[in-house]
Amino acid sequence: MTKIAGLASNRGRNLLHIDDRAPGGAELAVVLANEEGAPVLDAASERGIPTEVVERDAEESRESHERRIVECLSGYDFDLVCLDGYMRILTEEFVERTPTTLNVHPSLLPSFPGMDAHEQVLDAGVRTTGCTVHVVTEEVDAGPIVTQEAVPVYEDDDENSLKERVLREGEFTAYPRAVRWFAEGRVGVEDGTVTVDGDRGGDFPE
Ligand code: 3YE
Repeated sequence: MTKIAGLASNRGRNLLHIDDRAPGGAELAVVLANEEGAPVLDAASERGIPTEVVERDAEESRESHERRIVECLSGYDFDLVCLDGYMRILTEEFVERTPTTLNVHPSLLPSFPGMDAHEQVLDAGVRTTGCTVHVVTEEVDAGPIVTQEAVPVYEDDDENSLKERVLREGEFTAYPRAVRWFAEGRVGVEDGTVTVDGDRGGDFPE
């Protein structure tokens, strides 16, 4: 059984979707938010998932805040960390001290990294976007890719309509799939590469 520590800053809709789907039997051991009042906290509590809040104190260093997060998580048993709209850059120390950490980014990386992916997509005029589930490494949005899902861009899209489509048609498919592959023991993370079924590409595994 794969147990997940979910980190979110806001609604955490991917985490709740993963909880609904329980891909590969995976379950959320804890949901941690870095913002008091993040809507994901009540939603997780209603489902019986333990929740934690570790806010960054004014003037507190990134390292100190993270250490408190790692300390808080050490009270839970988990083998995978899933970020979902978690608006913090993690340090190398976090990456080294925790199990494999996944993030979902709302574009087909390496195109359109960073905060305003949908705006960049619309400005570039691309017809297809999507999402990327990748392993978190020290460099933001640059870790090895586990899986991606393509989503069309329509002419009358704005950032909001695109964001919703990428979430529902992209992230809600790709993130549970990545978690299931982990739960099934099919993902290898080594030397900055990811393998699925021992393969770095080629045929798309189900
Ligand atoms: N950290 C590392 N590698 C990754 N975090 C995320 C992905 C990812 C990662 O691949 N090492 C926005 C964060 C960007 C930002 O600049 N946040 C500020 C603080 C903003 C605030 O709290 O008001 C900061 O200094 O962290 C998740 C996505 C990160 C998005």
